[in-house]
Amino acid sequence: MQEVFETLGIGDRNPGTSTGESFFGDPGLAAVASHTPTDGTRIGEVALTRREEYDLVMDRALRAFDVWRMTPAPRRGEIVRQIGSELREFKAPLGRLVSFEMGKILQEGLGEVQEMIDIADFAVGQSRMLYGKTMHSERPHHRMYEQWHPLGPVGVISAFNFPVAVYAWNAMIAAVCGDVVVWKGSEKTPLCSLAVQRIISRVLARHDLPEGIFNLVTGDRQVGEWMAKDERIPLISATGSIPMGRSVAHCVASRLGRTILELGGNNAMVVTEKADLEMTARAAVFGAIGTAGQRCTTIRRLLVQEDVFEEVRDRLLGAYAGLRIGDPLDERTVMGPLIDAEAVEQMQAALLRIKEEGGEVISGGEVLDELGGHFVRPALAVAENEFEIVQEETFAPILYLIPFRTLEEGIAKQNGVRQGLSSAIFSRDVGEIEAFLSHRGSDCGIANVNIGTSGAEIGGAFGGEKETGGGREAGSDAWKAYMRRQTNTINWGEELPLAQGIDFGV
Ligand code: UN1
Repeated sequence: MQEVFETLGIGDRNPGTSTGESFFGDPGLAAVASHTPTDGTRIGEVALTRREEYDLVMDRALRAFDVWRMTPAPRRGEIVRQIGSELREFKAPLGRLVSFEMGKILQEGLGEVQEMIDIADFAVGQSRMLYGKTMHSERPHHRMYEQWHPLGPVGVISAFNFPVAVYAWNAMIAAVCGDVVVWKGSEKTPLCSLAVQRIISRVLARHDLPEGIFNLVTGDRQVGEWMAKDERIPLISATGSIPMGRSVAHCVASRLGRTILELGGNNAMVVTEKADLEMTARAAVFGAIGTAGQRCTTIRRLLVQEDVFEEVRDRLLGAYAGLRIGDPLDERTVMGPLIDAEAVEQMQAALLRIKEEGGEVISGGEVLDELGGHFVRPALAVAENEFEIVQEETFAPILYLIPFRTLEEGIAKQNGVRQGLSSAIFSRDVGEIEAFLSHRGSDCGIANVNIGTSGAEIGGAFGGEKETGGGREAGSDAWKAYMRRQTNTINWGEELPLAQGIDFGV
């Protein structure tokens, strides 16, 4: 890994605050240490952002905003295009770092960097398509249209499980919209944040642009709170747990700021008796154990129609028996470790609760102490949708197998949780599929057919309903959340007619 660290500009003790080319912060004062979940060893430390540094970042961000918002959008897109090129060049080392620091397997680490590249490409195109509508006025010699203006500094709070991609969804779109970005990455993956910041700032340094367009701060809850309370930040986009989102939402709403929240999921796949069961099993395995069950989009509940329940269960038992768990950097591994000891404990506690509530763990769940680090065997459990533990999101590879009788009941169970991020149906029957996608079907932000709940492409709007938070990031028209809409009415005539036909008499 030494070579990767050198290529990405990461040392043992690192600065944690950046306004672009300037990196500052002294790890000697207070720092967050990063550990690889593979064997728990400390791999470096990053200085925490202190309040005065945070305020300096905000000053520079506001000054940069003044210049950046007046930079033509396609020109902003050109900078983002170059960031995409730079990411292509550093895809291999950055993907390795993601894998090493976060614990997801190398293929997924590389996939994450690819997701950054994809959203950069998308944003470049978007920079020429920040379209507003024109309307026909009800008054003669009047014209109406709407235009989209940049919003200001956008605060991005991202989570450990996607330490680089989710930042890029926000940052690349915000940047072409003319916003500047203040990023607080997860304190569990500070080296990934630093590496990305170095890549981006190298691109900016080639241009005559002010510092403060892309900014990095490092810290825990405290720094997140500064951001949430900061009236200089009109929009906070936060990814993480539901309690975290609730507190950010309260804080930002109390100052009437805006949020995009991408919080917990409790995603289900509905498998009917008309499904291709071979495909179902493959999709379920990737969806449940990908990123060791630590995606917001992970399949947590497999709702299976009674007649095929046993067959699906047996196929999964077979697939789970042969899974290769271990070093995420080893190309043969399909599942790496959980992020830390707490995650392992939470998984163990959840497995106990399944039993207490009357469910049965039919495969896996063991802690693999012999591997060192935070490795576990993924678990399969037969459960009921109504179990309290099933209603919660446990960020670990536990897949609940839950039977249902009719499709209507299957859909009701799919919707019968407080979260609403992603969902899927496996069926070859067009009627069943359309029912799942209808207004009475899935209540989630994402509803897939014959693919799992995870692995969304950046081209779609990403986000969910209910306690997932309701925000949308990435593709489609998610860019609109990063801008402010202005309606303009222009009178080019000689008279002053009033709307609604009002005769004011003066
Ligand atoms: C997340 O888990 O926060 O759809 C994001 C997926 C990935 C993104 C997940 N493209 O699984």
